[in-house]
Amino acid sequence: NRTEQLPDVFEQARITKGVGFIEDQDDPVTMILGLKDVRKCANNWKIFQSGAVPGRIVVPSEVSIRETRQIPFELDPPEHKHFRDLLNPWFKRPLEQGYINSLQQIIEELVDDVIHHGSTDIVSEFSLKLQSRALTLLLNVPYEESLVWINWGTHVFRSNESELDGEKAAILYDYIDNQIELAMKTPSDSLYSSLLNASIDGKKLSKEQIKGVMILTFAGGRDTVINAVTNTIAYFASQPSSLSRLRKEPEIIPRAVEELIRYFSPLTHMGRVVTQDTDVAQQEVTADSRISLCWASANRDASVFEQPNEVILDRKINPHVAFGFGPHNCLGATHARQIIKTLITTLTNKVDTIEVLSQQDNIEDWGAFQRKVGYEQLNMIFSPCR
Ligand code: HEM
Ligand code: EMZ
Repeated sequence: NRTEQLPDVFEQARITKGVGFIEDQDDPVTMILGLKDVRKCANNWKIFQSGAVPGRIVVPSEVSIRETRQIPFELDPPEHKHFRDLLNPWFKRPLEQGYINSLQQIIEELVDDVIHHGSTDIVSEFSLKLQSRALTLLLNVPYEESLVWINWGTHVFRSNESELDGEKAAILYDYIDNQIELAMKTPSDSLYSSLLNASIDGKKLSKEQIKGVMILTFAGGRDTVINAVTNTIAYFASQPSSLSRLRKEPEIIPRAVEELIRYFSPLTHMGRVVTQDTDVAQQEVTADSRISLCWASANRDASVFEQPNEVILDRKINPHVAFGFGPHNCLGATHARQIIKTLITTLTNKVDTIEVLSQQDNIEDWGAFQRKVGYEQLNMIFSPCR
């Protein structure tokens, strides 16, 4: 099956047990695999908490490289809601026409570059640059800042040397400390300044809280966006008829965006810490152990999605959880959706065919499960529309 680019490696465990078990730095994880169970646990923040020791709900755990609490990600209601209410309007700015126009310019320029350059590594020369340049819009900072971020590579905490690279993390932390100081001296219309001006219940945010928001904004939307962009392009290379169909039927592009994000599920899973002994998916889990909500598995649940392993571009019923579910659903989803939508529109307008010259897959190793999430490298040629 040619559309099966990202196989569902959780199917058997989901059907037979509903859960999976993985080891992670002596802190094992029970993965919740079915869509209904994932939703139930995501809503049950009292028993499955996010506000544990900073870094512990991430898999692989970041406890060893991180002390700052990421906000609002590592808070639970009701505190979580105060920050969400504060941040929501800022993260809806990608719906503004000026933002869309700037994003379109960024993406058109990158597509033109690939067309003119010929053989190009899409990961390092397209997706990474696109993620970084687009983030200048979300933070509302000068375009030139993206030059710094591009040098950080695909993941801000992971490197070729190490799955959890403390030295690399320190570069991000120092950068953010410095940017907060600069914004205190010279206020602007950036997210930093907006956070410095904000208060919750009449109280200004601390520098540490602002840092927690900013770390999350850099970390949460990086490899996820890069993989979503690269996978979208790889999909059109393998399915040229899909690109032609979207060229003829642009009205289905919003549905195609949802379907591709469901199918790719760029964030495989996210953890929670169990606060009391309980049952989940007929499985006992004990207090202070970890579970994970496996969005990638839930999105292939055949009891919810017809033909779950097929990309159906105009899929009508699509209650996917690729952006999470419940109180912590993705704050960056508006930005991410706008990126994929604009990317598809630009490709349909400018690119006729896409040829793959070479590729190196990016496979996440979860022990029992080896999941392809994208590409380390993907050399391609874009042939222009005439
Ligand atoms: C939360 C996926 C892009 C910022 C989440 C969650 C998922 C997710 C599954 C839920 C985590 C949980 O429940 O523990 C994705 C995917 C993306 C993407 C698939 C790209 C296709 C972004 C971007 C940003 C971002 C671009 C911002 C720059 C956040 C934040 C949260 C979050 C701040 C935490 C929200 C909260 O705790 O209330 N994301 N994300 N994400 N994401 Fe994203
Ligand atoms: C954390 C996480 C956020 C974590 C919503 O997801 O993304 C991961 O890529 C980071 O490593 O620190 O920000």
